[in-house]
Amino acid sequence: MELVHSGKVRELYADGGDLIMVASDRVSVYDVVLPTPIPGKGRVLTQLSLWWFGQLDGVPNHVISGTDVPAEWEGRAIRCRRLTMLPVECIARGYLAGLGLASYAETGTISGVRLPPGLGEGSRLPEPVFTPTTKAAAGHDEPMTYDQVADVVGGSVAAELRRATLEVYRRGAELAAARGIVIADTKLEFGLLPDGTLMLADEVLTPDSSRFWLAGQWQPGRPQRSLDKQYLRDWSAGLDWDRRPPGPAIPADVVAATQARYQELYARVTGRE
Ligand code: Q0Z
Repeated sequence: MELVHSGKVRELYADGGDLIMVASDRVSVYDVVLPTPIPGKGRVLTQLSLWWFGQLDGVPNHVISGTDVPAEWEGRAIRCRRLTMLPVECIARGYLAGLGLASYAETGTISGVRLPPGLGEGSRLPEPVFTPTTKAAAGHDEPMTYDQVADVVGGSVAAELRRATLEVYRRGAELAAARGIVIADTKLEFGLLPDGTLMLADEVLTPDSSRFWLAGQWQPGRPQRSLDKQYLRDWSAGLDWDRRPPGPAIPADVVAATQARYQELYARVTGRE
């Protein structure tokens, strides 16, 4: 199979006219891929993504099959329709963290949307906001205003993107909240079928594309504990590592604890083992 894209933690292959998206067990901390895999991570994230696609039935998606994939990737690959991808990272934020927090601190706005004063790290927003960014091939994604999105993809596709992004976020956050999990924000990718139908693509509502916090530990005004990677971050904070590549090897007990957290996240969200 032809390798089309290799990401930090995933690969994308072409199979005839379809694509096969393969999630690896690689993990990144502070944007650095560590040399030690987390066994089962690719499987958990793939199954979580497939579960979400099934829940989000109001938004058409690119999934063809979660099982019709080469045996060596079974469980951690998705066969999907090849789309014309839109050059926008579609982010919805319900809470303030990361680049959204940085933008708010500097300008009081995110992607051109003015927010009320007095918000801080981890604050809940009055309502979810669409905060798209560019998809930079290299370097950092830059915030885009809604009008810039409309200039790039056209007004009607821009309106569809904002509506679909906020719908996915609201539905996902609502389902997760019922299970004690806060989804602070999420990054979605969309593409078009040849007839112009908008489709949700890539992965959806996984901890690699979203911030997941335990509702019981949420406390605005300080950095929040991430459900999946906090253990790795806390462990790496105790090392003499400057957060630049190469990252440190992960000891077996830390691998096991991180593995358990991915599994717990999956079980909590989906109600499955
Ligand atoms: C997804 C990505 C990955 C590296 C392109 N259905 C689709 N049609 C066309 N293109 C894509 C998709 Cl999902 C597409 N990416 C992101 C995924 C590894 C990069 F698994 N790039």
